Amino acid sequence: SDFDLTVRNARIVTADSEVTGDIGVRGETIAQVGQGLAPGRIDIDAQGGFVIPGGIDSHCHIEQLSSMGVMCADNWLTATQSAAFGGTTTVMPFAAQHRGDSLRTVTRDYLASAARQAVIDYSPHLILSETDAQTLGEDLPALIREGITSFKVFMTYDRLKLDDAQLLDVFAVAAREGALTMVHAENNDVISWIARHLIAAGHVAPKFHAVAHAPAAEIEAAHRAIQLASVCDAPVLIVHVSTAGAASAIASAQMLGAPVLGETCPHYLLLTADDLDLPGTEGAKYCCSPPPRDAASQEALWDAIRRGVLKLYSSDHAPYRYDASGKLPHGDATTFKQVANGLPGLELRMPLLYSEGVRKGRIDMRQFVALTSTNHAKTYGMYPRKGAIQPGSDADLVIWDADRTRRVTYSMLHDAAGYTPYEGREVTGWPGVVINRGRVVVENGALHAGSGAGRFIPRGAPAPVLERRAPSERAQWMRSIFSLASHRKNS
Ligand code: DUC
Ligand code: ZN
Ligand code: ZN
Ligand code: ZN
Repeated sequence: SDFDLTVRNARIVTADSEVTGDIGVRGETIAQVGQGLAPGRIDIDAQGGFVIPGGIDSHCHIEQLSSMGVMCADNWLTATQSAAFGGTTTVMPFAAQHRGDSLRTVTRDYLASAARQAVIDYSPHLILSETDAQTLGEDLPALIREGITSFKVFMTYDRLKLDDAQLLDVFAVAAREGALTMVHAENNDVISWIARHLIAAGHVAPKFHAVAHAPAAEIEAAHRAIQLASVCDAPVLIVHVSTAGAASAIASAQMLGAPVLGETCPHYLLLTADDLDLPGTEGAKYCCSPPPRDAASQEALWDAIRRGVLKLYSSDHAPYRYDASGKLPHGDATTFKQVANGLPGLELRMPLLYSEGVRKGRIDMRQFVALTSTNHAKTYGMYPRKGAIQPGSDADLVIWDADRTRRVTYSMLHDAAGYTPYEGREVTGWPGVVINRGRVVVENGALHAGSGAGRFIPRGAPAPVLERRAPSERAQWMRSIFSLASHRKNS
């Protein structure tokens, strides 16, 4: 046969179609989708089961320091192994610039580490914490041209946050260079003001993290980020949306035709602030920012997903070990302010959405594919290389075992966090066979890919850049005056 690999007898589901047939792969790409294809050298019988595009997790943290300088638990090897076991074939973590770092150097080192270790494909974003001339005038435009067309900025965390003028600087560059800005939208002053008063009153337990991170802090910052981006006509993505208020800020901007996107994560759909209220410091296992909210917020987010307001569903995998120095660097003396923020979730992202979304009738199978793969590829400029099952696309495929039920326990997972926030949950729907660029990476619960097998995927223009209207006269003025302005160093 002239196929290197075939997946036959498949119920092929993409974001916009469902057909029964076979997929023929030559080398790293899909050569043909049709009926009755000749078996390839490797021939996989899907037995009538779902075959979907490999998952893309467009927001996860790998080999990254927290804002307080704590290294997360997963390196490129453990993170990508864990992702592969969960049905994900492309990860999009962050090359993070901390204050004083060269963006160029940080990115070069990060990609080198990925090249040595990753078992699946990767296409990192950047994190910017400086807005000096080197970063915004030289390094960022060059990296965008090299295929890193998205980056994240923070409105909170003392060591990362940008002020409003710096956000405008960044949006102006993004608009000019055709990149997408991802914003961590929380009002820093609101959070520190509440936290200071809580701690002064002796309320230091992990559950007070969720009190300090008031919904209003997220909602105000989401509105502000959207308005600041609009000054420059820059597209903006509000990441990890946890509140109905932020989702509705995004929805109203979208109704007015603004290039505003939203993302949510498993923990906002499945956990609540009550999960932080465990004996002792156990609740630290659930501390992330923004924090999980309440049942009404979960319902609002499911609704925003169904309406297409939130098109991205990412893990925000940010694993810190609970036992060793990680989540609780200072042991018993810790207040919620010292707890490293973030939850593991790379491996369970797709099974949790299938189980809670598709199985429970909240979304259908095509929406599942859009939310776990296709929308990420489109949004970030790598469609149809990724996120599609059609001739010419990378052969990233998952045979989905829709009826398999397993009770989650940390020992079945492959990340290095040491715990899972979903311990004990029954989850139905798991990846069976996982294929990345024509290589079978997971089969029968075993990993077949070695360190360094993953590739860097350079990206083109993000969807909101491709779809944008001509810039307004005001936006053109903003761009022209900005390119004359001097960039400022962080104070
Ligand atoms: N923001 C993230 O995106 N991830 C983990 C912690 C945070 O604040
Ligand atoms: Zn650094
Ligand atoms: Zn964030
Ligand atoms: Zn994150």
